[in-house]
Amino acid sequence: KVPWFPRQIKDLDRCNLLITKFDPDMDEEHPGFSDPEYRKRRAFITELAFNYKQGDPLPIVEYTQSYISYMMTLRSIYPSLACRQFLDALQQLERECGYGEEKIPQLREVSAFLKGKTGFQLRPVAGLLSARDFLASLAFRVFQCTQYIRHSSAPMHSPEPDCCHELLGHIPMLADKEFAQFSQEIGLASLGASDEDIEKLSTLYWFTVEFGLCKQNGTVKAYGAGLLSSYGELVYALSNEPEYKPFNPEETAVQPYQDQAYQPVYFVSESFEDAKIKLRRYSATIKRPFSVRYDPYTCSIEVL
Ligand code: H2B
Ligand code: FE
Repeated sequence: KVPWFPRQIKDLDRCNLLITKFDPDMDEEHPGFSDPEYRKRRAFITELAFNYKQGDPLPIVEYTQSYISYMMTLRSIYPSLACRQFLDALQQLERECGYGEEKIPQLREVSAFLKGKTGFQLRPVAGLLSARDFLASLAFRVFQCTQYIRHSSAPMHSPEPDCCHELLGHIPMLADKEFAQFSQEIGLASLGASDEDIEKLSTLYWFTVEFGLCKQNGTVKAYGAGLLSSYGELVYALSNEPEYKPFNPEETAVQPYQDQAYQPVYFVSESFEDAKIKLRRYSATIKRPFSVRYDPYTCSIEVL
């Protein structure tokens, strides 16, 4: 039996299964666990995400913190460690969306920017989503984006995705055409896939979109959002200390990983173009009794 999957962009309203492992209300280790003010604000932003319906304007959130020192710290090492596509997009985001100013950019503005670049749009999400729901959204060029900010006691680290991770890690990369295509294709491959295949695609996502490295003019640069939003791991990942392996979907998809410490191994792509071709070849081996195509005119999935 084929698991349910969204056929129309509206169906993403049903892709909302949250994983609560890092939630500040449940996880005693969370830096905000014993801060009732923080938890109250979080609950408010959670409500906004729960009530969101596809097509609604993105909610505007007033932040009581700045992210500027976090942004500037990272920014100082980007020129030598981040890939070219990231640096280009960051520059544009600084010009057009107020990146690098005191105020945290609003998702509404950033989503409009992306839409013009690659057709990607954002949708607010209350926290960590199930892999199946998260990947399905990518098939529609929708990126499920958290809107709350990490606790101020740990400005350089967050156990869960937060708007700093999304804004600095994911958004600039989603403005690149090749990378956007790559992301959507992981999403398309996931629709109706078995739990085992979702697990593998999830691992692929982890070692590319979150922690990927790529070659550029003879050196290795970072393009993964988990790296580009973490000073410590970005430096570590390119320090020659960890192990490096060439990106190869069959092998990458079964590499064990953990989300509590730096990765022991990183996968290096030749280019996004090359990663996309390899991913396509891999996706074709996933057993499904049908194939899918995205129709951008109707924002729906054609099942063939
Ligand atoms: N949920 C959210 N909100 N952001 C993510 O980056 C994310 C997610 N990543 N759920 C997914 C899981 C990823 O780790 C893969 C697909 O499992
Ligand atoms: Fe992420």
